[in-house]
Amino acid sequence: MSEKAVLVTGACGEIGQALIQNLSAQGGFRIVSADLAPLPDAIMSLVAEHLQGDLVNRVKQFYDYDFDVIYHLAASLSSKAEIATEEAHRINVEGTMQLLMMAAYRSEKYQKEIKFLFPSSIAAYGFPNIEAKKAAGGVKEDEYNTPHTMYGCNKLYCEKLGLYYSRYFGQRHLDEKPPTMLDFRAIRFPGLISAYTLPSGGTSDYGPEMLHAAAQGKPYSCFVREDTKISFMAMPDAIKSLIALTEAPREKLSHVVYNIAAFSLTAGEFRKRALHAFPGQKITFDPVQRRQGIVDSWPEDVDDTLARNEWGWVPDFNADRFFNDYFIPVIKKRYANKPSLRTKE
Ligand code: AKB
Repeated sequence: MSEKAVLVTGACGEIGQALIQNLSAQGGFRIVSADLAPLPDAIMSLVAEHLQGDLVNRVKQFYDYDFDVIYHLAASLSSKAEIATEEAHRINVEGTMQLLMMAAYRSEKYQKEIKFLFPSSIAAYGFPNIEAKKAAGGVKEDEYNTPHTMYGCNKLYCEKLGLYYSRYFGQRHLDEKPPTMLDFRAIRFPGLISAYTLPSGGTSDYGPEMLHAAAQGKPYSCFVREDTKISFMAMPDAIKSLIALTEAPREKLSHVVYNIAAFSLTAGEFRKRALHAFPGQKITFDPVQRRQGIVDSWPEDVDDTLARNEWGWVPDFNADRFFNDYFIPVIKKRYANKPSLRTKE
């Protein structure tokens, strides 16, 4: 069987690197990557071709490629986007729109199905106040779609753009088949945590930053309050979800946007678990108002019933399994040779 042509934008980011490793291990893919940065050593040999540079200016190059699947991961994350709003809008919205236009054009011209996977975020939600956040519990996809951040607005709008280019672009009678065969699918990710890479520019970053700091024996000052609660997920589960949604039969999917959940913890609970694994570390709380406001507007948890029912989503890692079976054993091995690391053993 011939290889599937896959484009991964934002390839050097956390999801990008983990996804490329997974696709390469599966085999059967010709991976083309794109990013502002050169490829890190960890994935360089796994990629057939890397296009380095600003995606918005580069998309025209992709009109000559015959992609089967596009994972559009490139984005400016929430904290960074709040500081450089125009630039974030350009990267997050303009970049996505250019890529969707290219995929819709090629799909219509060659009558070819192109799957377009888009990582959206819990940032697409926004609560008016803490009371509403606490009262809401696990939110459904169509609740509280009132993001407070540029990043959240960008993600929510790009979900709509994906729906537009896959269903309505070119306009037909409502009962007719859409002219393109673009198949857009989005997942609203919680905060993601990898034992191999660290995020940058996000606001859920306090979770992974705290754990990586503790594992390296470095003090950490957490930029949100101890009682701050949002949902998190192990990176392997995030990759598993992307692959599962890619492979889900179209007829099983009644929506284009899906929540997925794994575990929900407060920053204080992260500290407790970090100290249990790495005793004696210094973890303090020094909330930064601007970033606190962002996470306070995000849900404590999400309702992922749709994903479970329609494409069989089940996470491998709840909080206990995340710490005991994934993060702690992997990170201990990784930092084992660092003199500053102090662990229980
Ligand atoms: C961020 O913090 O901006 C991201 C996200 C939750 O989408 N990690």
